[in-house]
Amino acid sequence: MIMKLHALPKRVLQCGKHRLDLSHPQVMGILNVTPDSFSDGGQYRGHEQAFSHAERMLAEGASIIDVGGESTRPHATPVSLQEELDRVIPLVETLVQRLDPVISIDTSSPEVFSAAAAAGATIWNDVRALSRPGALEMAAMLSLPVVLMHMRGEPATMNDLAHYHDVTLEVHTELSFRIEEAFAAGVRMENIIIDMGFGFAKDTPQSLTLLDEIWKLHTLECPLMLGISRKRVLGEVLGGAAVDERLYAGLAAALLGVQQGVSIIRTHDVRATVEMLALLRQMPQAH
Ligand code: 9MG
Repeated sequence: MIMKLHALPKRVLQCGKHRLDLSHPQVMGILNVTPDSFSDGGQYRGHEQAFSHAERMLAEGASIIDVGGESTRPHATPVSLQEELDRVIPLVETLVQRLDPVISIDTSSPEVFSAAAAAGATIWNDVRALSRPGALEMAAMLSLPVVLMHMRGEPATMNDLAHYHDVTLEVHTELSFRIEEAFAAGVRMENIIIDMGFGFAKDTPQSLTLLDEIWKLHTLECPLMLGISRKRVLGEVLGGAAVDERLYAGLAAALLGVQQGVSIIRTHDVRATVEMLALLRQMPQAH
């Protein structure tokens, strides 16, 4: 397979006072502040440790820090609203005061995002694509960028819903419904980013098909985000590799995404991803 690099259109994402140039792929570094996160296992729970981790990811070239206080793993213990606020808001305040980066918040709760936005966060990353009560209205009111991710059901039930005739077509259709709903509620098109949701209601063969066909989502006319770093699909492809053994496969997947026009890569492995992008940016076809 020889693939030409998909040229990204000239696009700027206005994140409060920050502007992100999406004509080149951007890296979003993951900062989980949950005791049972996808892969950190609560390693960065302490406030100072979380802060230092964010600082390091920014130094390595991340242009967005994605702060999440609720685990979306299938069997994660549900978190109360107060607990999520307690995990996320003090960290956002410290980050804004000391580093002032672009901060996205991985939450489905309009209350959490609204409090985080008041503290200085400027992107809403919602794995439930604004489906919780009040989320659409809150997104329209705040008028900040939102990531609408594809999922079916809830993390606890999503694996039972991974049945597709044509996974890419169905993800495309279901995302188009979420975009239409958001738009109808008053969310501006230039604020919508979409994400195919690797690992959310998709098994490994479905994820690989989707990875091969990301380019088909461009007809939705929104910037694309890809989050596959350290996920189960990579472990399975590698015959059962542990979470910390999935870096190279994750980079290959990110590269496939960028070649097909992904604008934002959500990753634990910022430095490696930034270096991979540095090479791509020097390619003659990228100009
Ligand atoms: C919070 N979270 C976990 N995985 C994710 C993914 O693939 N995309 C987005 N947008 N968020 C994710």
